[in-house]
Amino acid sequence: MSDILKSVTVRDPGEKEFHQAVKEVVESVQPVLDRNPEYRQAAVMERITEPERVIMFRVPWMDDQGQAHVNRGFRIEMNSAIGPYKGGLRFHPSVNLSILKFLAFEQVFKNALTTLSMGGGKGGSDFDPKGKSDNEVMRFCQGFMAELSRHIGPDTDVPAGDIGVGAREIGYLFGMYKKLRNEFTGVLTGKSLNWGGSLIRPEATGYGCVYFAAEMLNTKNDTLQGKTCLVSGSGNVAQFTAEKLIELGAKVVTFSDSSGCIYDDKGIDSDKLEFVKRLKNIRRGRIREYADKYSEAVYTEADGSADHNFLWDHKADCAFPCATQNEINEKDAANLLGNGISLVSEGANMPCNPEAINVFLDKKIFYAPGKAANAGGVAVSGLEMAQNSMRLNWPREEVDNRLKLIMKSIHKTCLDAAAEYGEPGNYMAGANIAGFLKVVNAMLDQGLV
Ligand code: NDP
Ligand code: 2IT
Repeated sequence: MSDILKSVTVRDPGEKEFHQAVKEVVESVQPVLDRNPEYRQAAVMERITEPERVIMFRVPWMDDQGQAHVNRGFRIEMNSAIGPYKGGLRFHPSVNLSILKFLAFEQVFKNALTTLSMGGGKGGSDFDPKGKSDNEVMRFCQGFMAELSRHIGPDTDVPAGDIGVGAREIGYLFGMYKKLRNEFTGVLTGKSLNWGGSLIRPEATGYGCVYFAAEMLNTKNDTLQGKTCLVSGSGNVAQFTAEKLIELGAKVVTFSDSSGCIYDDKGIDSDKLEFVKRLKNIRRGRIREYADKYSEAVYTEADGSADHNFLWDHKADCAFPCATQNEINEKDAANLLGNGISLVSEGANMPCNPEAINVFLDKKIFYAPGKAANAGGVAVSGLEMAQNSMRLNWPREEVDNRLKLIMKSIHKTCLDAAAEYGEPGNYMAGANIAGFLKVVNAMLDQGLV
């Protein structure tokens, strides 16, 4: 084990997701450290793996019955070398320091790849929005922002959505920030369109993930037309990944949520996708109901004790994991290859575990890591910040074209960095190296701070 990994593990024992994310980057950037001894002298690895600031706070809130509850709130301000901290908020019962530190760490490199000026951060709470009324969610968001508002600002730290935080939560959070600070600024992204949001922000992560996949296929003069695709999750990223795939002539056959997955071998068309959007975004129901509505679909209940995830059992050409971290293990990866998969583009953050990634890299299939493939979301957040600063709104085509150009540029940056450091075609190495170089060089320019 490298010295830096050892010291991170000893310093923060038990933060297994954070260690996983750090290990991948440390291994990828080894050739960069070998070539640049001044980085060791400046302790860049020690600095980049230590958050600039970690904020943890109590969030008391009251349910509809008058019962008081307490959740824990967090914001990890990881790195501000190239811009204000930027990254989403996750509300999910599994949220803890390890998960948010892994997400914040990944965000630093991802944001660097976007070409925009954004540092990295992440935050959230172990609050579970599932089964809560709108009023309960509003009171929780207000309690959360009562503390968070002291630490963020349009030039300091700009949060957005992630799992469990969508347009509804961003609205309540923004309303409370505005009331407390008496200012209407671009302090959050993912806002609704008529009060400062950007067109294409809801679509951006999913669309970007598909644009990245199309770029990879294009290197072999291939396209997504006619490809059968597995998509996991059924939230924001999964929905717009599926939407773009359908538009480009691919056939999407799966969706999932934490309770189980559906397989529709006739393909999920635009009408069926509309049903999923209404089910998930308005009725907040379960994906099982898809199979109740469409008899051609089969629903399989998730089984936490199984050695693999049933969603990856199906024959297909491409896989788009868009739910959560570590949803593809080594066995899933082997199943995917056995079933004909030749491309994996990560909509989620760290959905493939390290053993699964090795399976893909060994077989040299197209594998796009989340920090490259899902960077479209934060990229359009950056465009939302730019529009807010100008007090202007760009039309849909303009934002979408900029998103396409950014994804194209990330793709090229990854390939170029991978080739330069002796790993041609390895998008994971390329993403880690290119993101690392940009951030570390900015840190060195700014001195030991
Ligand atoms: P949503 O909350 O909209 O959707 C999350 C989806 O994943 C739901 O279908 C949810 O099922 C499922 N899911 C969540 N946790 C688990 C779990 N532990 N096991 C199985 N399924 C689970 O979130 P997003 O679509 O925004 O986020 C999905 C992924 O994409 C995350 O990894 C996020 O970090 C990443 N991402 C998001 C971006 C964005 O702009 N929103 C940008 C870049 C990456 P259920 O409804 O049952 O909870
Ligand atoms: O993981 C991510 O990139 C996000 N959740 C989006 C972050 C953002 O600031 O738009």
